[in-house]
Amino acid sequence: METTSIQVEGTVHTPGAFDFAALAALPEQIADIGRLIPGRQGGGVWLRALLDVVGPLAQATHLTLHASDGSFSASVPLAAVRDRGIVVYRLGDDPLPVAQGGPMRFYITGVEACAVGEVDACANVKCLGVLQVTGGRGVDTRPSTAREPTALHERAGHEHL
Ligand SMILES: Nc1nc2c(c(=O)[nH]1)N[C@H]1C(S)=C(S)[C@@H](COP(=O)(O)O)O[C@H]1N2
Ligand SMILES: [Mo]
Repeated sequence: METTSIQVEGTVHTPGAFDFAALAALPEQIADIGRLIPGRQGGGVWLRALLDVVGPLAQATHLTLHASDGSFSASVPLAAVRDRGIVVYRLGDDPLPVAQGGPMRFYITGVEACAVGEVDACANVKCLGVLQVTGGRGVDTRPSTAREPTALHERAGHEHL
C-alpha cells in the first residue's frame, strides 16, 4: 500500500519526506491539539521539529504549504510560524481523517480569523502534500477578504465573518 507522506523541500539543506511513522518519531510531539486549539482534535508535532531535520538555508524567508491535490496553497513568513506551526497527523493510533483535513494538516496556534494578514486561519492547509521553504513569498491562493464568496471558502466549509 502506498504510504502518505509530506514532502519538505525547497530552500533547505536536506529535503525529505515524512510519513506517519517518521512524524511520530520526531521530538516535540503534541498529544492533544485541543489544549492549544480549542475545539480541534488530534495529535501532531511542532513544525520546528521538521524544520530542524531539513535545515532551512540562510535565504529562506517563507513557508509555502500546498494541498496534495494542488487545489490550495498558502505562503507564510517562516519566522512567524516557526514556533507556532503544528502538523497534525493522527487521531489516536490512526491517521487524521480526511473529514478533519487529514491525513496531514497544518495549524497555526493563536490564529482564529480569516483574511487578517499574512498569518491567518486560511493558512491552516488541509490534506497537506508539500511544505516548500522559499526565499520570498511563494504561491498563495488564500482568499484575500473574509467575505470573498469563493469556491475555496465554500469548500473549506467554514463561516467567514
Ligand atoms: N486544502 C485546503 N485547505 C484549506 C482550505 C481549502 O480550501 N483547501 N481552506 C482554508 C481556509 S480559507 C480556511 S478558513 C480553513 C478552514 O478550516 P476549517 O474548515 O477546519 O475551519 O481551511 C483552510 N485550509
Ligand atoms: Mo479562510
